[in-house]
Amino acid sequence: MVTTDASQVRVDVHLTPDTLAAALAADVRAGLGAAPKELPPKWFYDDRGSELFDAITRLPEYYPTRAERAVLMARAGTIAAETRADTLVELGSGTSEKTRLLLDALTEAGSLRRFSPFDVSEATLRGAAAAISDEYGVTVHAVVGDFERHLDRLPTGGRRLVAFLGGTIGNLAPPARAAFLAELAEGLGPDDAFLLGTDLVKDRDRLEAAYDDDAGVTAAFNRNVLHVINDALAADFVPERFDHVARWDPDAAWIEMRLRSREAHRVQIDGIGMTVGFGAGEEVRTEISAKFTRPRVEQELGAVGLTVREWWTDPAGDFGVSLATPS
Ligand code: AVJ
Repeated sequence: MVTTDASQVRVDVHLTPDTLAAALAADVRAGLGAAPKELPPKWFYDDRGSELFDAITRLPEYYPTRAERAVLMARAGTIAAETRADTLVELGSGTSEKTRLLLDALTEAGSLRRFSPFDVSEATLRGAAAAISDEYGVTVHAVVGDFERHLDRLPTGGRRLVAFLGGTIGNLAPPARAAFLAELAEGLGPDDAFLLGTDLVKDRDRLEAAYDDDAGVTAAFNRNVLHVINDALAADFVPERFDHVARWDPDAAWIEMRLRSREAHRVQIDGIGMTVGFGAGEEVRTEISAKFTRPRVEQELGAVGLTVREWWTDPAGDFGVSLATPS
């Protein structure tokens, strides 16, 4: 489906509220019917969840956003010079300050012609699309989609810089990550480049604090998925009956967030005609956030035919940004 707002802005919608609701229903039915129980992290982000994530990025404990911003502030000029991209494709979040660092650098380099934000939220994209089109005077081709399903809908042609920032790739389990990277690489031409942000392995205390802050914002973010299910599927979760848990798993090299039921109880999910029983202390896994090393990133990108041309970190070495091209 294509709608044109103005000559400069195009929004392709591959995810409607109906398809989203059906996908949530399927994920809830499968995830809460499984043992152990699981809910995919993509459902955190309704309006309230997006606000909570925004608040997380400003917490003293949550270093990834600041660390990645520091890298991009230092390196955006180099990224623009090396890629001379005419199109910036951004997977996930089209309004951030980080996007603007890249847009500014590509404008200064004189190569920018088109911005293509890709996100699940049509409202977010429409707002970002209009603002960026006005401010930068570039064509905006926005795509509303799920990056695990609609990567083949990205605009093609020209020299594209595809950015996947924030460490969001860490939310994919290894098989899904390999599939995502393979599909992404498959769609890249010889003149395209891939800019990837990855949070890095570090000591347990800092990692667990980043996902279990003193102010309780991450706990509220984690519980928000239950509010989302209540709203969308007429469920009667009482989110306060669940404790927030964040654990570093050094073997898997990921942080796991879970919701732990404080007591045995049942929840009714009328929208899908499901009753779910929780035991005392039973946990639902709500997110993995994988942490990387440079060799790991080089290996995973290499496995899909991408060569890492640049590897940068913030001065403390907390967060990695890599620039890769088809080999
Ligand atoms: C937005 C997926 C990068 O995994 O660090 C923040 C989400 N979860 N705190 C991350 C998140 C808990 C975040 N990403």
